[in-house]
Amino acid sequence: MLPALCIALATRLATDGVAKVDGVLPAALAADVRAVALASAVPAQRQEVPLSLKNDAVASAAAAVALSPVGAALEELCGGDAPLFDLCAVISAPGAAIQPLHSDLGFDGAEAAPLYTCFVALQETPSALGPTEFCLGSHTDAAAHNSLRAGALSREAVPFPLAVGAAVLFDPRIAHRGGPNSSNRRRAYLSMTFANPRGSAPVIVPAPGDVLVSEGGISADDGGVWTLRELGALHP
Ligand SMILES: O=C(O)CCC(=O)C(=O)O
Repeated sequence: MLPALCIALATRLATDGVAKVDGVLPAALAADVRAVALASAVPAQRQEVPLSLKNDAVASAAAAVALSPVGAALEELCGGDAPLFDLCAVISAPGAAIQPLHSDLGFDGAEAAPLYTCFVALQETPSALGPTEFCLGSHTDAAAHNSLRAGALSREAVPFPLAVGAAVLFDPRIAHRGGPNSSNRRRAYLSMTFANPRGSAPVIVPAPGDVLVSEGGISADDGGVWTLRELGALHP
């Protein structure tokens, strides 16, 4: 990736708290990971299914993300030693209601995000499947965070429809919500969260309507720690 494009992506992320990246996963690999995720899903409106790097499709997808512009932007922001913090699929079922607006982390005044999350669409995700909606710029806005905690944030939440294999990379301090799934298809995202060694400790806040937080790749893979750089080398 050209350094200028990588810097543009990192800059967008710093300003808006979210950036869309096309073409992160090939469609066939996205379909394979979707099948793995759906095989472990339970009947629920919205859920997180832990994924393991021991699965070949999941490992290939993790490598592809690490080698994509998402990985390049993460390397710019966090360095190649950024460890994988959570690895799961986020699934919404047909008829899933809109999620309450929430942020996954609080804002303690620090500029650098403690974590970064990437959602990769495992099928085409137009409006009907309820793509995630984001309140741009709310990640480092203390007033927005106060309103959010009081359940009174009145900001436009912008949906990010995604082509299959496209991704949103976001700062988990941003106010966001899963959109309503009015289709007859399950919507599955590959979710990868990285810790930022250059950021402060994450401020975990209980989120109204939050889905079950998965144990993620770390416990699913016997306590192994994988860095961004190591993931990129998983599958040449
Ligand atoms: O389902 C989505 O699009 C978002 C899920 C989410 O934000 C969460 O579970 O914290």
